[in-house]
Amino acid sequence: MTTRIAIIGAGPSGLAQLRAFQSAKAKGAEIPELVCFEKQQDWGGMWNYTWRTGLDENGEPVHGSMYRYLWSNGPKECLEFADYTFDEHFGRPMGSFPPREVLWDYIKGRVEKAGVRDYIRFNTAVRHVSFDPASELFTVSVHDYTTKETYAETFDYVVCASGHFSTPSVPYFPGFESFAGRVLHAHDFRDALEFKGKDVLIVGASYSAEDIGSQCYKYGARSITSCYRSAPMGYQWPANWEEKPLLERVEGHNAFFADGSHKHIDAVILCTGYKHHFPFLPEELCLKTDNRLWPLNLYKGVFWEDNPKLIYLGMQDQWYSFNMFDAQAWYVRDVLLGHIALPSAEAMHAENLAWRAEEETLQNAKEMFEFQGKYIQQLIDATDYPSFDIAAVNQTFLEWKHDKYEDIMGYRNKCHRSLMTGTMATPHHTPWLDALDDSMAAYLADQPEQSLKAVG
Ligand code: FAD
Ligand code: NA7
Repeated sequence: MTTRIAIIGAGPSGLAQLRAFQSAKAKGAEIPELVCFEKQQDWGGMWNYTWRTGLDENGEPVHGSMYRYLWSNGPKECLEFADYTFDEHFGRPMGSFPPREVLWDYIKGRVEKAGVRDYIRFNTAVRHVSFDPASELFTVSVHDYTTKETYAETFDYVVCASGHFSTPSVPYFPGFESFAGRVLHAHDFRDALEFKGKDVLIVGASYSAEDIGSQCYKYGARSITSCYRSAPMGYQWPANWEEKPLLERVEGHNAFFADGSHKHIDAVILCTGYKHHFPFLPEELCLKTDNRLWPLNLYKGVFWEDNPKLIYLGMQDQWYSFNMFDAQAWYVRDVLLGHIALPSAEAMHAENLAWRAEEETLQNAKEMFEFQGKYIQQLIDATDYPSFDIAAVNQTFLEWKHDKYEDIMGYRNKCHRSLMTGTMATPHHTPWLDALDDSMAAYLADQPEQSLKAVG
């Protein structure tokens, strides 16, 4: 019987798994049968933008949390695929922080070249996964929205690559039920122009808070107030952006904060993070973690310790992203092909706890991305994924952090060097704050945009 592998999700992580196997096949290896289930109609996961919010066209929860005008929030040089560079895809240098559509195109370019689309069953949502200890097989039940059929198939391995920035974590603050404006979570934020001329309150102090607030500023919000639970973001914000301690309650159009102050607001955007949510997995197979660098129960960050035939990709909080998913996928492939042996359950557990203990000592951003870099290094050293200079990526992260503290609205104008090809990025034709049209056509054009037609 052929070994069968189910991959749940065709985002960057699931695609990394397909590409990993295809690259082994291209080198002459025999590979298992792969079936990737993707509930959306196209690949790219989060990078496949949808205007929808709430439920999708099939009544499934909308996966996408990305919004219009989203540009990469870290240097593209830190996420570059080691086996498919920006130079190879675009054939020319460009800026370091491209908009979403440009990165989506890059993600697609690699898998189009690899020819792995036929492995994917689109428009097919995974409903349930179970494991039978007697046969050692998983049963994966799915619904195909194209044929309107529900069916189940058995697999030897399941790779869960369904992402973890999709199910919003939504706190309640007193007064929300009678607030006179709009309350939404970052997951449902789509177009900053909705908040033009408005007083916007952002709850949270991480990536979404920083970027959605910046979007609102860029597209003409009257004022931004952001509030934090643990610590302020601490950037030098523009004059109409104020950071406050946590929201306590709202009344009418007023927001009241923990320092006793209050302010008029028109809308509240909850940038309060996401939940790891796997409604298709039974309790004994379900990863439970908050958003952190070392979730427990995953050997090498991927193998479910209690049953390593279940694999999770990309479940960590992410400094590194695309090339970390690759490092994981290549390692998983080599275990599944029998090139790397898993140690005893005790040894896996002990190693896992050691990583967690180290994670708990991390004090600052530098230590965090170095920790994640060390993890990736360990994975890529064990496989034929093209090696790359992780110390240099860490250095780029450090420069990026520095640039942000120097100029939070200007860091995207900086250029970084590719750690894969040595190519230096070139400045984009328009500073980020003035570049209102985020389309790939506008981005790749030689000249600045002539009109703002695209943003109305
Ligand atoms: P996802 O991209 O989330 O893909 C998961 C896939 O699984 C989706 O296609 C989904 O439809 C599918 N799926 C889920 N459930 C099922 C099911 N039951 N059945 C079938 N299919 C299913 N990263 C960066 O590196 N740079 C950035 O600038 C950046 N910006 C971001 C901005 C936002 C607003 C968000 C939310 C994330 C951002 N990220 C960024 C992180 C981003 O999540 C990763 O880059 C990447 O998309 C993770 O890939 P993934 O494949 O693990 O998950
Ligand atoms: P993160 O990075 O998980 O951050 C969540 C933020 O929300 C963080 O500042 C939390 O504060 C805050 N939070 C969570 N719950 C609450 C409550 N109840 N009250 C106040 N504040 C709260 O999620 P993001 O959405 O910013 O980023 C996720 C990904 O999307 C990321 O990879 C980006 O690339 C885009 P805390 O610090 O825990 O006190």
